[in-house]
Amino acid sequence: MKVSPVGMLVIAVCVLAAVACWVVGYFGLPNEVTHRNLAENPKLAVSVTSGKTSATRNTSSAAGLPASSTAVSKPLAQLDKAAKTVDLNITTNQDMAFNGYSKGALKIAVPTGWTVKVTFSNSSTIQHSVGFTDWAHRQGNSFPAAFSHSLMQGFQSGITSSHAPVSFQFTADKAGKYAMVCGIPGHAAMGMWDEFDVSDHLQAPTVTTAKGTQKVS
Ligand SMILES: [Cu+2]
Repeated sequence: MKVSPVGMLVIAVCVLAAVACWVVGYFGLPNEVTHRNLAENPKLAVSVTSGKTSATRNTSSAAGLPASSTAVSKPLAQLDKAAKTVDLNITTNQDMAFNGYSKGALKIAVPTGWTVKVTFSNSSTIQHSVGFTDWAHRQGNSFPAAFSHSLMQGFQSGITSSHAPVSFQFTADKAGKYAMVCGIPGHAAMGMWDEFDVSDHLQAPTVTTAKGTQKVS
């Protein structure tokens, strides 16, 4: 079959147009094969932003103190991501509880290797203390330190409101399930213990209560 020069030109133009359409469709527009620009999809960005906002709001309410507790301006937990350090502001009063939580109602979890800085204060005349021990010892009478220096100074004698807040720090260098307990005889057995977890799978510390789990920020 013989094709005239005009026919050849028409065929060539059609082929070029088809190739151009395919190139634009494949490389120029978002699709499942190339995944181009999908992450920059405006709708996606909006949903990420709104999620962040609500997470921040929830964190401040969950990381704060319950309304019934003594008013304290500092949040329960604060973060220094660069230094991999979390500040825990642990408070007690006349109740057998930390920050209003007892018997494991509060769970603090930190990534393995993070430094935990604890500031402990007591607003009552009843002696209390705080330390981090093995999970199995949470309701006992002897509390081995779970980490080096994880029991506050005066762990067995405690402090009252007449004593200045006590600060100490330790490195949560071994993953596992631990307990935050009061070292005054009988207090842990009466429920003055909460959960402290160290995890290889966490990116940031979390605080869990009945309200849910919140990342510390
Ligand atoms: Cu106590």
